[in-house]
Amino acid sequence: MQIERAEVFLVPLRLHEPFESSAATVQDRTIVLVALHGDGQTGWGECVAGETPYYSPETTETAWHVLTRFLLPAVVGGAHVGVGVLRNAWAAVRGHPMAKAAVEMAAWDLQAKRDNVPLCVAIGGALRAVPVGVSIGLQHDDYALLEHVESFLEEGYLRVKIKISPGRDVDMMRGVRDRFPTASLMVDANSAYTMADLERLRELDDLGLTMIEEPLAPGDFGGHAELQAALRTPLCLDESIGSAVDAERALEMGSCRVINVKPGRVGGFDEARSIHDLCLASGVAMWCGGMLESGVGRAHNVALSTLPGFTLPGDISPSRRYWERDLIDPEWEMADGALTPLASPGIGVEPDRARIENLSVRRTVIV
Ligand code: OSB
Ligand code: MG
Repeated sequence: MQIERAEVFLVPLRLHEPFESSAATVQDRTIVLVALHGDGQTGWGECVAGETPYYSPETTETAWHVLTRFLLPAVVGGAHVGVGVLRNAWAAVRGHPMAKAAVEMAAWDLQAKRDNVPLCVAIGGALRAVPVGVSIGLQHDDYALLEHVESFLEEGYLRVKIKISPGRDVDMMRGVRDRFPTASLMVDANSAYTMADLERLRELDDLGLTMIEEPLAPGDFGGHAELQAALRTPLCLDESIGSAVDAERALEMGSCRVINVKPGRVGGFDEARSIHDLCLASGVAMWCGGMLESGVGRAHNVALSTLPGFTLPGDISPSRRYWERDLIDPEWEMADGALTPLASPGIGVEPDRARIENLSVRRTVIV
């Protein structure tokens, strides 16, 4: 099957409220969508790059540039679509895993539609319900945070992740723990700490957190290993894991006990599955993270989360946690703290093409 034509859309979409982490604050997302056309079918992908280079080096604009100038021209009109083919076509393109992932995952959707199977099945998972956690940004004050945690727990989320940064960590989290003694709680530092903060991080150890995500600099495997040895709470790596090679390194060095796998961060499903297999073989727990995706990117994350190693709740909240109205039909809805992929071929949800075209501030076609 050939990719006959590709489209890229830039779609502004406003979150209900600003999402603040130690690394960045965002309310107005710019969603980059890729559509691959072939054999009368359309495969969809979403690029998870942010508006700013504060989480990782890529941004929506670098992704647009690399997608439209290099990645898509190298694969449109080629022999056939397939992960190996994409990898060969892009052998000369260094980096830009988020831009690559958008095309790779769209290609998987296209193939799954051609083969008439749900995407989750095509990538080795199953049509099963996956447990859902929520990620809460830094709030104005502790009262607002407690209100958020309470309402999300009432909605049925199975785990609550809270962003922390130096000075908004130990006391704040002690307050949350006191109020919700049995809730599954974790924190995400987005690399805001150094080993000089060891004593402060040690104080988090008494709060019964399920894990501490990415406390130190991205790629600091030695530092994370040292910190993990000093703490009882499992460390979880996010930004540090850009590939299966990174995951191997982290597991070898004891840098973490959990990995947050984001297919969009590691270049797509192929790499995400290698990380999954590595973790499964070494008994390391994993879950699927989120990047404030629209319902299109969420569909890929839900599909990946159905692989057997994904046992912990993922950051795959339903559409209404993020948007007034999503870009897909039907929207993602949570039942009993879980999302379940739809049984129809490919991603299962249908991108609302008319709405996407209407909202787009930029659109290009590659033939
Ligand atoms: O660090 O996991 C992160 C959002 C954007 C960039 C990085 C992160 C996040 C989140 C939100 O935590 C997860 C979600 O999509 O709900
Ligand atoms: Mg994170």
